[in-house]
Amino acid sequence: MAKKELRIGMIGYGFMGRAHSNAYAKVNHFFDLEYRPVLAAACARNAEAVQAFADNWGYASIETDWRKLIERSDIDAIDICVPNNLHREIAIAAAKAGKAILCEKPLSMNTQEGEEMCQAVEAAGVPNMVWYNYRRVPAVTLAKNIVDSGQLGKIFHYRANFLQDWTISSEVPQGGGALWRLDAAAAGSGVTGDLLAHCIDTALWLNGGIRDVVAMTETFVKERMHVETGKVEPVGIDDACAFLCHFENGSLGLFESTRYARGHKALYTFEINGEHGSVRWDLHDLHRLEFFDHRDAGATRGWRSIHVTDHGGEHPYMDRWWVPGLQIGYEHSFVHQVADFLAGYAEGKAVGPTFRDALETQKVCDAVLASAAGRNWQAVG
Ligand code: NAI
Ligand code: SOE
Repeated sequence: MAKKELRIGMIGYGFMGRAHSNAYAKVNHFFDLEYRPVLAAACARNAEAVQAFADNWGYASIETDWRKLIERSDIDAIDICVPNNLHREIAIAAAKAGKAILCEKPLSMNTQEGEEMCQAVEAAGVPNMVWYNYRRVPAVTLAKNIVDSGQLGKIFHYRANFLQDWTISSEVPQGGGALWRLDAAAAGSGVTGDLLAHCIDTALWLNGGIRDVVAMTETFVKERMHVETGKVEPVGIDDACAFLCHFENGSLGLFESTRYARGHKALYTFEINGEHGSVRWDLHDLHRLEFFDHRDAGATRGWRSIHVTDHGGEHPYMDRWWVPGLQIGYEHSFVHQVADFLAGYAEGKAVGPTFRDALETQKVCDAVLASAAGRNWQAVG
């Protein structure tokens, strides 16, 4: 049977523009879905560059103004893959135009913006989702299944890190190109919104709500050349952030993120410790989930390293890929997210994380930044 079309208007052709385009291209080859994404148009300001992107990925047309893209009646869904300061305006305009919206993380620059975005999509009744893709790494989804089954028992601790090392040199400028992440006006915050937001999204999903936080941040390089102004300007983002928190379920959280951990490129790890067992995961070894069960027989009790590649429905998503034992990687998390979105779209069901779900992460980020600024505990929300 011919598939129904979901005509995608992609805004941005950088890292995420490529990751999502790859997911749209692959998803129907591996998942049985009623809908298929059609690469209808790609949009960015530079016509030559966006045309090259469109030619490479097979987009049928281009636009250089996102407003024109949103006005088009031959686009069903807008995919927002641009710096954080543009998410709000594009999402609200897309909602008013009745488009489905797939928005990159973090949802917004702050909670206020995020609330406006939630109100816009809810008033318009349009499907919406935020690309917190790590939820859909099979080993992370397996962790969710284990936690939800109650096998870990009462949870005591949740610990997460996201460590990188690419901004240590004071010669790295801020603003422009992919360096918008170092410019507070474009990014909103530093590692808190860029990296800890992922850790927080996963934590809220696996371990429930966060009640309050106490945080510290540091900006190690105080001034950097700004690519757009050509002047040395103060740096407004947090280079490193650590926070403690209480979860609603009574467990304690410990989170750390930095771009100054020499040797670490994208070391996202989390560990959950419960009464009966623990799980831990590491993005550098993303197809493995480590699991400890205290109820195992004493002689063989110990940490198991589960290679999450088996079929039969127990290892999430894996029956769609290769034979058991053969692993998949980072880009597949986006394929899984598109597959889930399309399945929900067909049934008219919301697929998490929705804008409203992602707003909870935004609230935690805001509380973390307020706590660091005020050197005190902050309630979330
Ligand atoms: P990037 O810098 O690689 O690409 C940004 C794109 O936005 C470029 O194509 C640029 O031309 C375009 N752009 C900027 N201003 C525009 C405008 N006014 N109109 C149209 N296009 C415009 O950035 P990247 O890494 O792709 O990040 C984009 C978003 O994705 C950010 O919100 C970021 O936080 C998020 N992200 C999420 C990741 C994940 O793991 N889910 C990974 C990397 C980024
Ligand atoms: C930053 O280097 C970055 O690309 C983030 O923007 C992403 O969200 C994260 O998944 C990987 O690191």
